[in-house]
Amino acid sequence: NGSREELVEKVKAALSDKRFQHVLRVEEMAIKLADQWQVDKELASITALTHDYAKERSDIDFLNKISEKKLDTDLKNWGNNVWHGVVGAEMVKDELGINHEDILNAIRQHTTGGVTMTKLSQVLYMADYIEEARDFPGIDEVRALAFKDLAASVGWQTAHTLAYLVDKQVKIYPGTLLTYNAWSVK
Ligand code: DGI
Ligand code: FE
Ligand code: FE
Ligand code: FE
Repeated sequence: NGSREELVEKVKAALSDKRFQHVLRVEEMAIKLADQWQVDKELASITALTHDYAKERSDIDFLNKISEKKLDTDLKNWGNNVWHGVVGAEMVKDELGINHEDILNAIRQHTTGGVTMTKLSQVLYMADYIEEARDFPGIDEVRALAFKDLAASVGWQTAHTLAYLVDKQVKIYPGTLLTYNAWSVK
């Protein structure tokens, strides 16, 4: 598929080899999850290939984009972890010409999740977390869960990421807390 190859080249040029290899593994896992959950596999592929497109951009690039696109000014108080998804989606749109809102929203939500997430968004969120090279306590359990109960696996990831961030004593993005309340607790 010619459009995939063009996209791959652009993403490859924007990333270190290590991160590019991660992106290819996320694509592989996203297609498997898409197959399981009746999500369009081509959409899953494009979404996965572009999800970390902006990850290696400078803080200045993100701050400029927040101003240019008139995004919530509170975003300026955060950092790369939050920006590369939420603001990175604007770079995917402006630089790669991807205008599909479901794709852009999935990219926006891929780090912090969201209160409402489409199947595509859940697939990307989980594929990023469970791609083949990921290894952490509970990985086997959450990999199986993602194929058995997608929403439950979203809740699992959010709860574990939140606990990890609290343990590290880093700031929690309010959106991450909203995702936790929506998906991880009854
Ligand atoms: O880009 P990746 O490394 O593939 O993965 P990611 O985009 O899912 O996550 C990037 C990092 O963001 C990860 O180390 C966890 C962190 N993160 C997620 N939610 C929050 C957060 N960091 C802060 N400070 N606050 C959050 O709410
Ligand atoms: Fe990411
Ligand atoms: Fe993630
Ligand atoms: Fe990623």
